[in-house]
Amino acid sequence: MSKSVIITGVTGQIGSGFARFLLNEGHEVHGIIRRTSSFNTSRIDDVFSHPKLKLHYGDMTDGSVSNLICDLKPDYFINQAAMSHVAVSFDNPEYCFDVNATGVIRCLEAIRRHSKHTRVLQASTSELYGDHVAPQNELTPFKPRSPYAVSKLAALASVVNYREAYNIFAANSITFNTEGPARGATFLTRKVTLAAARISLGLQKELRLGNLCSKRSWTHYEDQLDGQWLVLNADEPDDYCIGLEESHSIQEFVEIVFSKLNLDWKEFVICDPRYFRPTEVDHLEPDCTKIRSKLGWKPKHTFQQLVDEMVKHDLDLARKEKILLDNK
Ligand code: G4F
Repeated sequence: MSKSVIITGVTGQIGSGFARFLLNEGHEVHGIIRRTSSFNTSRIDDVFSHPKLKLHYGDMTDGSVSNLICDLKPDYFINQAAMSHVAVSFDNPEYCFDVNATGVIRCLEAIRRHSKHTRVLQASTSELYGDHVAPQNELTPFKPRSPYAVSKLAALASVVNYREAYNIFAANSITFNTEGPARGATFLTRKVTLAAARISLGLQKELRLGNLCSKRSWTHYEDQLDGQWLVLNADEPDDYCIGLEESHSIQEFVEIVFSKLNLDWKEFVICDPRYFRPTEVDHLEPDCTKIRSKLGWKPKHTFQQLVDEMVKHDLDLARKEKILLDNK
């Protein structure tokens, strides 16, 4: 049966993936986009004219999204909107909290008051674990180490509170790092694959990075999406860790990507203090026993396949850039 779904952050990596997936399944998708002076819809270009996709201007920092919830009373509310860059949150903590925490409470209030049947998925984050020893699961204590993580903890706790206090179907996906060819270029993986591809064709000379020692579990966005959809459709609302159960250091990632392009990373990577954070999260790696055993989640992509896909994508992009330059 066709459902109505509000997706915030529909122009982002997972939000756009969700829109595509839900439209394919025949659902009606209401995507929230922020007004900007430049185009920000490239990730949904392919479904832009789909008859079941409606785009609405809105922002988590005002009443626009809650008004839409009141008007539409959707079957599902998927919150992918966030000020999602950990390093930037140190520079702009107040805005970060407004979007990531207060913004979620605004939506939960609208659902409690006007649309109690709506199922809520909050995209939470492994950043909440801070420096707690890996592997982390749903029982691991949270130790947030950035304004971003603090704001996301407030949102997670609010979701749990609305679930318990008002009997709303509200669930958190505790999402480990989510990657793919559509990942934003200011995040580590994409910054590296884009730079390495451009360096291999002589389009760029160096890559400036911060801390190479931290470790992350990098998961393909399609596997994240599968997991989050299972969480949203479970019999009972609950919170689940989702991610590949392996981790690699930043240096390892850099080495792998550069060696795929026959480059020695040490010749090109420069350590730049600008990219270090006041407090770092050293090691994130999930134990996903709960979602595997309760909801049957199983990732379809290995880490190597993820890296291959990103490198191939960015090499194709760099080749196109080079052709344009050569023909100038
Ligand atoms: O790619 P990152 O910026 O991702 P980070 O901080 O782990 O956060 C991402 O994953 C979270 C889930 O765990 C999400 F909640 C969050 O929204 C975001 O998607 O950095 C990864 C690691 C960090 O340890 C960082 O210090 O890479 C290190 N790093 C080293 N040099 C760098 C750089 N990160 C970035 N972005 N840019 C650098 O130049």
